[in-house]
Amino acid sequence: MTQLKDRLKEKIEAHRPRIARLTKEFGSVIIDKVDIAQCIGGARDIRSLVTDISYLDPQEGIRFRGKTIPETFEALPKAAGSEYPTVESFWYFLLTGEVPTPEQVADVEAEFKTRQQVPEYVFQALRALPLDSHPMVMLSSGILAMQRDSKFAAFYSSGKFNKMTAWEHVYEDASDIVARIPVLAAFIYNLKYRGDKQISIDPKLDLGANFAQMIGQSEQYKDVARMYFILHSDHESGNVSAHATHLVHSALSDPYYAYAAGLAGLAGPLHGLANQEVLGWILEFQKKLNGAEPTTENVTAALWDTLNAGQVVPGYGHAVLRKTDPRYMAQREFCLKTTGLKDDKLFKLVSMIFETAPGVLTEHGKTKNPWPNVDAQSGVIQWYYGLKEWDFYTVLFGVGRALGCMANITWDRGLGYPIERPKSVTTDMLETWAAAG
Ligand code: FCX
Repeated sequence: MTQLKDRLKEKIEAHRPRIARLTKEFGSVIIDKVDIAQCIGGARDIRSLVTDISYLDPQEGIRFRGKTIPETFEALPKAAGSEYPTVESFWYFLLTGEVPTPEQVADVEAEFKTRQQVPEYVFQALRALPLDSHPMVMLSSGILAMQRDSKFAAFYSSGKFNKMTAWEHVYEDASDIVARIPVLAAFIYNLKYRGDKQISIDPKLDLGANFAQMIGQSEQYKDVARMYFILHSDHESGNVSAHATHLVHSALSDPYYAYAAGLAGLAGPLHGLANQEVLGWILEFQKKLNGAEPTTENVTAALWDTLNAGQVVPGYGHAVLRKTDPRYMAQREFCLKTTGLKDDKLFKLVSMIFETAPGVLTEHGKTKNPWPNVDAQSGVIQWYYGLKEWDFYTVLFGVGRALGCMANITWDRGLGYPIERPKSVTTDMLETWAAAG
């Protein structure tokens, strides 16, 4: 066993009695109620999931294992010569809740090296798809294709399945997926946009840095990749990608099936695809300007055009957050401290939208949260570094989101959570309850 898996075993075993006690002794304690609006309205805000990987406060934003984004970046060991932590150190932190020592990080890095090779048949399968397939189709297909390697599925069908040790096999698949997904994403990028000119893995580099070099990016982009993957990793359990992954795995479908489902959810325009939509919106707006400078007036008019056409302003609003997303702010701060980027035209336009859109959305009066979410800012950084193929942006989100989804289902199995099965009702029933008040 690796140091990480060893530590995780101790953590999971220490946690199990807490869940057993809560279920056995306090199982009937009421923690929420459900009204008709919530039943019809996407189960919004109903407390019915449990995770310790991250928690989303409507005002404060996300905390990973109890730490805000700045605290997380501050606490974790950094990549050599960088201000940003490695993805490997963050993975250790998400799984265990503990800040790893540099030695523990080195152990994870070594572990990932042994796992990161994507089988050749996956590449063949992706080459067989039409080249104009969306890169999210390619990513999800690539993950699903690797299902034949699932150690959890093999364990399940071995006849020796055991609930107490099942998580160890989920951990194996989860770690394989996290180590391989950037390599898979880089392959897709090179296949789709660089004429299938592939670049080999550099075994000396950490996960983020290796992804940067595999897509032919600059030295500086290594930090962009590390920051981006960490920021997009987890947003508690109720968002579509995390919930879909959890739901599918709750049927004991292995992590490959589960994350392929999560990625399919991430590809929705109200969720991860919004970052692609943001870039699309901005470029369309610039086209309409026809060379004129953006001003508060023409940005305001364009926002109203979108709203009056019955469309959503991509990158704004959130189901839980009620203030500017700290993931947006972390990326904005990266832009402000990066020479070149802070004076970039597109960044200035995104900043102008940031100053304008909340007022317009408030006046429009529908959205409960007029502030920007993570997706409003992420595309501009990619664009600046020359990654202009914006239909690829959700793939980057999917690489990061793998960290949270895989950490969550490893713990789901460790704690033996059951198959998820909420109850549905009929409209007749709702009307009967409505009449009874
Ligand atoms: N522009 C226009 N209208 C908006 C809006 C926006 N950005 N955000 C919400 N609204 C509208 C909703 O469409 C809804 O209208 P309706 O009553 O006619 O159906 C009303 O405001 C109330 O919605 P609200 O309760 O505030 O938000 P929801 O929880 O229903 O939806 C999302 C949350 C994120 C889906 C919504 O704000 C949205 O569509 N935003 C734009 C897409 C986006 O940026 N998604 C990414 C979110 C996230 F960060 C991620 O998952 O990546």
